[in-house]
Parts: sequence; structure tokens; C-alpha cells
Amino acid sequence: MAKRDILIIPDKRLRLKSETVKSVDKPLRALVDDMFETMYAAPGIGLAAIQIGVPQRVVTMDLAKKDEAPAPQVFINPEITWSSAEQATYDEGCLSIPEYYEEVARPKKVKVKFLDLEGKEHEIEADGLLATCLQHEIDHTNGVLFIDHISKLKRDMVMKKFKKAAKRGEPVKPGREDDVPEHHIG
Ligand code: K1U
Ligand code: ZN
Repeated sequence: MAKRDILIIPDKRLRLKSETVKSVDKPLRALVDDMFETMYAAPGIGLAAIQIGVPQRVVTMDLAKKDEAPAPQVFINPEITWSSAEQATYDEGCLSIPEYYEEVARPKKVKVKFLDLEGKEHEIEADGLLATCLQHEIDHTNGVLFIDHISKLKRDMVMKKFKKAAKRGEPVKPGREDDVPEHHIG
């Protein structure tokens, strides 16, 4: 197992459309192990393989709360087969856009088809944070970022800040304190 570096915007690889996984084999399981190590270390609740520079349609997730036992989940070739008309809003973050949070409206419920680590197909109906996180991660597999769902004005401001930091080789510092919602602090 190895912790990998997470790509940060404006890295162009984050805009790639990832490839369908052809075979659920040993190298794929090693990739999943590395993704979990990277996701837990970040820390994050989800990760798409492209965020560590691997353009394969693989997603890891763990939505367990701090006081709960770990609940790792893997989604290979995840695909949305149905979305509700009803929308829900969530204050989203992204490990590839550190320290930036913004409200995003997405379908409240989705059905998602995927393969597990044995190559077995499943279809689940997701609601709440699972629905939000699955849509966020499936977006990553298609080269879409959560800032693509916010206003152009806000997106341009974020991109400008990260491009400037990348040029200077600096990490991006959090902006105003009210950029980060209270439940994400501490
Ligand atoms: O894909 C990613 O960049 C990971 C991202 C997943 C996500 C968060 C919120 C809504 C949708 C998708 C993160 O994990 S950001 C970090 C985060 O939300 C978090 C980290 C530690 C504890 C609790 C939350
Ligand atoms: Zn993300």
C-alpha cells in the first residue's frame, strides 16, 4: 500500500474522461488499496482514481462518522441509471480543490450501477450524502469538478486563486474564514 499525491487544480489531468475498467484483477485491487490509504490520510470521504493521476473509472468512499467503525466502499465503472427530479443541496468540498467549500444542488436520489471488487454487478438506490458523494465522484470520472456546478463568477475566482498559487509553487491558503463552513472546521 502507498499513499499517493492528490492532483490539485489547475492540473489538466483532472479534466480527462477516465477509461472503463476491463478486468477486476490484482493490479486494480492494488490501486484500490492505494486509493483508500490516500483518501483516509487526506482525510476525505471519497476519491476517484483520476485524483491520483490514474484515468480509470474507480471510486473509493467511506461515509462512516468519526465515532463509527470504518465502512469502506468501492465502485468500479459506476454509472448513474436514474436521477430524481427532486434536488438537494450540500456544502461540497473536493480534495483536488483544498479548503474551498460551496453549496451544490444535485438530484436528491440516484440509482447507480457498478462492479464490486469481485467483478460482480450491483445496482443501488442512493439518497442523502451517499447520493451526493456518488455524483461528485462519478463527475470526476468524466472530468467534471464540483465548481462546474456553481456560478461562473465563483468558479473563475477559485481558478484564478489556484492558478496563481501553482505558478508560485505555493499551497493555496484558506481565504476568508467564512469561505469554510463551521462543520468543516476542527
Ligand atoms: O472527491 C473528492 O474530492 C473527495 C471529497 C468528497 C465529497 C465531499 C463532500 C461532498 C461530496 C463529495 C471529500 O472528501 S472533501 C473532504 C470532506 O468532505 C471531509 C473530510 C473529512 C471529514 C469530513 C468530510
Ligand atoms: Zn472531488
